[in-house]
Amino acid sequence: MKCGFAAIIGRPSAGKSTLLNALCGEKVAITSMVPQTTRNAIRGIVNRSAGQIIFLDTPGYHDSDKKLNHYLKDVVHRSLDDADVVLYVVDASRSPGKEEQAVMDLLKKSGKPVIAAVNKIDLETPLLTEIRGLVQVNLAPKALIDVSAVEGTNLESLVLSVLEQCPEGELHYPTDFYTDQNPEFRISEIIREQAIIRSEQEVPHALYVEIADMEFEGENTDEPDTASNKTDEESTPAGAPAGFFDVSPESNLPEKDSKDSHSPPPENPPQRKKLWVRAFLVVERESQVGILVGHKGAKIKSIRIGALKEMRKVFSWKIRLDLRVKVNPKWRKKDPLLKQMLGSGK
Ligand SMILES: Nc1nc2c(ncn2[C@@H]2O[C@H](COP(=O)(O)OP(=O)(O)OP(=O)(O)O)[C@@H](O)[C@H]2O)c(=O)[nH]1
Ligand SMILES: [Mg+2]
Repeated sequence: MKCGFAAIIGRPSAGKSTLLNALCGEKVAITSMVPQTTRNAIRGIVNRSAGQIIFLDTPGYHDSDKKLNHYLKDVVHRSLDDADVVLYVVDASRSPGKEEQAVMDLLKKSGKPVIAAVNKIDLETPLLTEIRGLVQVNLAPKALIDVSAVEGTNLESLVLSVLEQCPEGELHYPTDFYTDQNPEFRISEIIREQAIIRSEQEVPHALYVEIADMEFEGENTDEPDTASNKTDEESTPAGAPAGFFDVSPESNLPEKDSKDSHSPPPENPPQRKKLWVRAFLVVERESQVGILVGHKGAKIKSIRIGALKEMRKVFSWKIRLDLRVKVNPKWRKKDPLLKQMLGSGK
């Protein structure tokens, strides 16, 4: 069997995360029109009869002296080091310029085999021929494929081309897994996405999500019923205080049929568990708090409802969410926090 790691690399907003989701057939990574939406290396797993690809979505690669970007670039470098093959995503609707050249230089230097996906061809861009030529000349990719992540065009030939470059080996994950993210991280990302798509200017960049507590009602030891292969410690932090802030009934959504998006449901599903989550949208300045709270709390309420809707698509639990906004001044300049969030930042 073939099994390998494929790092998805490209400029901010090239469509890397949208493509990852389309390849996995599930929403694994959050996406938005705002550049630098992805901050961590997100794993998405694709299985075919010939083998398994573990895709590593990465933050958009670009030059900036800001400390946060330094850490984001390091996430890209580490994913590239871990990769057997690179899935290079180029936005066919944007002029390439220096930023695209910097990505191609990085990939060339890595010496890894490259599969290039020229994305957004549904936009019928006049730049397509120029971009294809540029990628061919700079990287001589193993395959150069025009794709549309939103319309699902040419994705199977992309998967097969990537798989061809993977080494022979044992599968890393069971074949019904499509991601390895723990529930806490996924919930925080879902909340961040809902906040990003409802805010503008500097706010999406100035925000992160802190999960203060997560606890199953009436119990705190059972294995969460996703097959994400994570322990309780990772999903329900040890020592989480019993009881969560009250959430008004109308802010939580009615139950729906049990669904587990990671693995098939058990034959006799137990009564659905209730998961209580207390989370903060953390911003840099007091003025940004008001923006996220909105008039009479309308904005935060809509973020919370949006997040609950998205969570229902992923988890089988009945989820209660208490969401608040707080300030962590200049967090993007704080090494310990960035290190905890994004890794070493070398
Ligand atoms: N028309 C069109 N839009 C696309 C396509 N793929 C992605 N997009 C849009 O491009 C924008 C950015 O998509 P993302 O998937 O978040 O891009 P990304 O490369 O992961 O961005 P960062 O994580 O910020 O680096 C979103 O508005 C997507 O809907 C595509 O094939 N066609
Ligand atoms: Mg992304």
